[in-house]
Amino acid sequence: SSTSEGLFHEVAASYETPHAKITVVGVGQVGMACAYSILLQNVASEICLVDVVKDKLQGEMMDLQHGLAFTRHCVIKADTDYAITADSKICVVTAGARQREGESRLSLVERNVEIFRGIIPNLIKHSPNTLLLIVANPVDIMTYVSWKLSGLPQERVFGSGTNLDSARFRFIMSQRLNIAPTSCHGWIIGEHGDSSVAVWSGVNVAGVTLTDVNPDIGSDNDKEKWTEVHRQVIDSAYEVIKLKGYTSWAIGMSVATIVQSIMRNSRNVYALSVNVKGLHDIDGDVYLSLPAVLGEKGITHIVKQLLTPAEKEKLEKSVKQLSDLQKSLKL
Ligand code: 6V0
Repeated sequence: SSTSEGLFHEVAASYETPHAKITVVGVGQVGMACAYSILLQNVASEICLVDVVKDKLQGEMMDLQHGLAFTRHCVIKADTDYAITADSKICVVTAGARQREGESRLSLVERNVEIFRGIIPNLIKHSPNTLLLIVANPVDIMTYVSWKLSGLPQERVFGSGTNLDSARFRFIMSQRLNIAPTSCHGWIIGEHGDSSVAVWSGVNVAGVTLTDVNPDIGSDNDKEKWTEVHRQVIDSAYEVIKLKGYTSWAIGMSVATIVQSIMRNSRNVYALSVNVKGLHDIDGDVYLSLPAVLGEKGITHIVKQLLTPAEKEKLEKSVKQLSDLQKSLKL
């Protein structure tokens, strides 16, 4: 008899029902940073990796599996076949081309739309009840594309958006004020990219709005040039890509935090790329980031920020840029 038979007396057959399953599509730098961070959050009972490159997929799966003696229990699977993703709660889509040095996110759109045509319908086929969290760039456009390709209701399709830009903003602000980033409150909205909008009217520490302390903050008249903080946020990705070739850790942590909030139904507010139709006088189905309430079934509410006329004007530019690009797509 086998070792197992010698060791165990079987009472009932073992079975598998993954109840907290998360799929990550694309095991590049970003996908793996997401998978690793999700694993360490202890919210997934199963993480499924999908890519088109078999060896890389197998290697990444094994590398994570070899760490499972050091984490809470989680099953790691990987395959090029979408059948393994069946019944996922959330599918995180990171597959696609990334920016080369100096290249803007928007220039990736055609390549990534083609890639998404092969991915999104497959995910929905195997997990009709899933939420889609889109990360590939240009993330706002790709979220819109995913909404169209999936046929899912709008609350179940959203992008990582400016959650990362807001985190970058809070970090740079924290350096200026010498306090923790978690104690710095500020939101970047609009496009995840060059036309993003810093909501200076709401930037605060402990409820003290910085515009009350420095009325020129965020404007060209400001002697301390706080607009540089937003400029640095916009330049962050370009700078990191120039230095290390890609960005990964921060987006991985941002995604894992979003995933955790869904799995725990904690109803956090994050700057996510969502359908903003009807808000801030925007008509048309445009996807860009606004503070959104996230629950286990997706986006339930969007916060109506009290934007100043200047902020609203900047947001309109972001909307125009994205809706023009959206309209040029044949879906
Ligand atoms: P990468 O390291 O080149 O990985 C991309 C992965 O996608 C590779 O493993 C490919 O094999 C895989 N892939 C390509 N086509 C397919 C397909 N049809 N099906 C499945 N997998 C496929 O790129 P990286 O991981 O650095 O970036 C991935 C995407 O994330 C890019 O579009 C980036 O621009 C984007 N980012 C988005 C961020 C955000 O804040 N939203 C942040 C950083 C990067």
